[in-house]
Formats: sequence, structure tokens, C-alpha cells
Amino acid sequence: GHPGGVLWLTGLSGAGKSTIAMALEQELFRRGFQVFVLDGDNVRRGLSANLGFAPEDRAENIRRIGEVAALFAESGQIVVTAFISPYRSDRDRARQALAKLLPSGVATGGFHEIYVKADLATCEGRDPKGLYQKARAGEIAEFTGISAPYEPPAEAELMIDTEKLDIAAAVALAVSYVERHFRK
Ligand code: GGZ
Repeated sequence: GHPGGVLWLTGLSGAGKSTIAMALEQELFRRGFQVFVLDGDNVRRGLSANLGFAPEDRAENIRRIGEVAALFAESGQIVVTAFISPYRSDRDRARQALAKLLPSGVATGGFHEIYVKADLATCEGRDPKGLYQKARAGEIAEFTGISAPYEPPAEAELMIDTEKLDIAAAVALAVSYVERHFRK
């Protein structure tokens, strides 16, 4: 077996978080890991359906996700979360949520912040959902990178540069990281 833990992906919209999370889930599953993905599709439609994108809403969104991720980690899952999580303080609180639920002494794979890195120009160039264009036109308020901040991790456990790596290489990097930290 392996301990549960959290792989916390953070980065701009369009950086590749969800794509990497889904492909990583497949590959880890294939290798016998218990893995569960939390992303906008399963969280913002339900658990956080009453939240928008103001700073305090994002803080509450990330707080909920941090607590849920910790619970799944306690149950033995490797939880992969894929949210912009633009504020350092919110990400730190998610890290603390796991530490509180699983204090040292309890078997845990820990909390791993993974910076999915692509600069604004790259993400805006990709614009897979046309959201940057809408944000530039003023049709979406408080859009991360345009009219709302993104605070990059100061010391992420892993950085995945999606300007340089394609999806396969990005996933391979994350898989080897998991093999090193979770394989018993
Ligand atoms: C940022 C927004 C916004 C605003 C809607 N700012 O690329 P996407 O579309 O599929 O992913 C983005 C997603 C961000 O939700 P998160 O829960 O990850 O954000 S946070 O961690 O900050 O709470 C984007 C879409 O929602 N989206 N409006 N204003 N992204």
C-alpha cells in the first residue's frame, strides 16, 4: 500500500492543471495507486456552487477544498487538486488542514504544492475557453492574471513548466515525483 496525501496543483487558467490532473489520475491508477481528482468540474458545481471569484469567495472555495482533500487523504487516497488557488495564504491554509488532520506520527504522504507554470501571455494565447478574451473585453470581472492577482508559489515542492513540456512529459514528471514520495 501507500499513504494518502495531497498533490496541490496551482497555476493560471489555461496553464494545464486540469489536463495534467486527469492524465495523472489515469497513469497513477494504472500503477496501482488510489487516486482521486478534485477540480472545478466536480467542486464548483456542487460543494462551492454558492461561491464566485471575489477574493473572499476564492478563500472559502480553497478552504473547503483543503478540508475535503485532507479527509480523502486520511482515507488513504492520493488527492490531486486542480484549482487556480491564486493566494499563497489560502494554499498555506490547505497545507495546514492536512497537517491538523494527520499530525506527524500518523502515516501520511504529506502535502505537495505543484506549480503548473505558464506565463500570462502563454495562457492568454491558448485561451481554450475564450475566457481571457472575455476578461479583456470586461465581460468577466476579477479574472486571474487580468484583473485579479496570482501569487506564484515561493517554494513549491515541484514545478511543471508547461511552456517547455508537453502533456506526456508533464505527467511523466509528476508520476516520477509520486513514485519517489509515495511508493513504500
Ligand atoms: C479565474 C475564472 C473566473 C475568474 C470563471 N477568474 O480555465 P477554467 O475557467 O476552466 O478554470 C477557471 C476556473 C477557476 O476556478 P477555481 O475554482 O480554480 O478558482 S480559484 O482557485 O481562484 O477559486 C476558469 C473559470 O473558473 N473562471 N471566472 N474571474 N477563473
